[in-house]
Amino acid sequence: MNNLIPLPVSVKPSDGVFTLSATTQIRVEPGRAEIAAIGQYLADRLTPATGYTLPIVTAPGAPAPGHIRLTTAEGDSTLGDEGYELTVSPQDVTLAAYQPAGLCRAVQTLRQLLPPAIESTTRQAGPWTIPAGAIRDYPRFGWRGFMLDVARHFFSVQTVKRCLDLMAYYKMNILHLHLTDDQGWRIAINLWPGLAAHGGRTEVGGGPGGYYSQAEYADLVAYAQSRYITLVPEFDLPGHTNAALAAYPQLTRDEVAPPLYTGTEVGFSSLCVDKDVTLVFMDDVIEELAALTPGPYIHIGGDEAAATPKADYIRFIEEVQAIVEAQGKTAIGWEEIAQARLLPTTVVQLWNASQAATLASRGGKVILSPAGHTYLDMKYDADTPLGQNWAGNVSVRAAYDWAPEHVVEGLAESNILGIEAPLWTETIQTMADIDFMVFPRLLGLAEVGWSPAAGRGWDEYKYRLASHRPRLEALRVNYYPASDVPWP
Ligand code: NGO
Repeated sequence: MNNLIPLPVSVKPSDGVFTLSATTQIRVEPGRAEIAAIGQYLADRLTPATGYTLPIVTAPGAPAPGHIRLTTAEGDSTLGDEGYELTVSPQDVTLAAYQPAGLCRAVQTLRQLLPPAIESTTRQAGPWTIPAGAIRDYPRFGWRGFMLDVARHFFSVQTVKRCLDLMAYYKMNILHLHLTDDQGWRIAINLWPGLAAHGGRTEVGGGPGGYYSQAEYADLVAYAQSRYITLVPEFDLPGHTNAALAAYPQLTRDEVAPPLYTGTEVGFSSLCVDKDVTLVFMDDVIEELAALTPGPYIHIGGDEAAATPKADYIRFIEEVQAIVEAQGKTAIGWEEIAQARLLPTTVVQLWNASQAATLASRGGKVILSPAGHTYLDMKYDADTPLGQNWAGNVSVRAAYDWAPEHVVEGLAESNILGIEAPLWTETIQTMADIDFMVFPRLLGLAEVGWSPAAGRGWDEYKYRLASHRPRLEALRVNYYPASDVPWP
């Protein structure tokens, strides 16, 4: 019970073990299809390594001994939507949560209590023991995010689903997709088909690029939902828009289409924000994105708009947040948007702390992505073959050993929505590259977002992280074997 990541709020070990067997049943309350689906998700995770097909049993009546039970009827509401209690005795296992999301988090804890070989895709010997004890657990922050930049390099639906699976294992709950940038537009917009058809045709380095159809995107949303992860789409504007301008030159000032862009410099493109057509464009795109988004947020970018005059930039951000609001969604933008008059509900995502004083005094919600701790595109050290280093190196320790409450002086903890780790992909081309930069840093960031500040520390964490090595290997993750971790 000592090797869980993120560290739970409370763990009380007791004597004995529960042993999973071919006759173990997964019991769920009758008439709750959503809970049965979580039970099936658990069963599906356990089948490859054990060879057992554990039945989901919904019949009422006294459960047979040797069961795993999922219940919301007995959940403790004071633990919140993602909180849960997990009780393991030699006879049975109970996962209790107030909401289904909490059961999904409890399932991840249960997986981590089994031997690492449980994550293998091929049948292993077992025995499949779970140590007895009681865990009570809930997250510190409601936003524990990972961002994938699919604009600089494009990544398939399969790759994104794999990211979702691995995020879920560490209880992260937000996937922010950076869908548009100078180098590519990655989502089909029906009213402006050239955005994806032309603007999605390439990527950094001149590769083939690509984009998601709306059906593919909807499939990703549903897949994320089944793991209780919210997808947050980002449409970056008014800068970072070369791909859109190449497709629709009427959105530029001089109406001349720029060529598609495959470099990595930033800050040269801008929508022409004082044209009527630009607002029509914004309305159309945000309406289609909102229709694809059951979650409450639309990210409007707003970073590094060096080619937009400042007064235009401010007016434009104010107009766009109103468009998002009119679609019933909450706008999020990178920290530069704090220069505008924001709605109280608009969320600001810090990355470079350029607006720290405004964030502290404004009173609205903030997502913390300080580059020196959370940017997964930064090199681990000078020898890392991938990545950048404009924010310095981000070692495994640097990604773990920081305190969200100390990032912005004067920012109330109640205004910290949570933390997010972005993977920008200027230098990232394959799934193996993603793994290498994300793991093992994501585990530490997941813990920074979930676990209480008191009680966690690098000197203990580094051993717990090291114990996850066989899990990452069974999950076939191409993690970076950092030298600051005492690997077994
Ligand atoms: C910056 C920039 C991105 C880069 C990234 C690289 C933000 C918010 N804007 O972060 O365009 O890809 O750095 O680290």
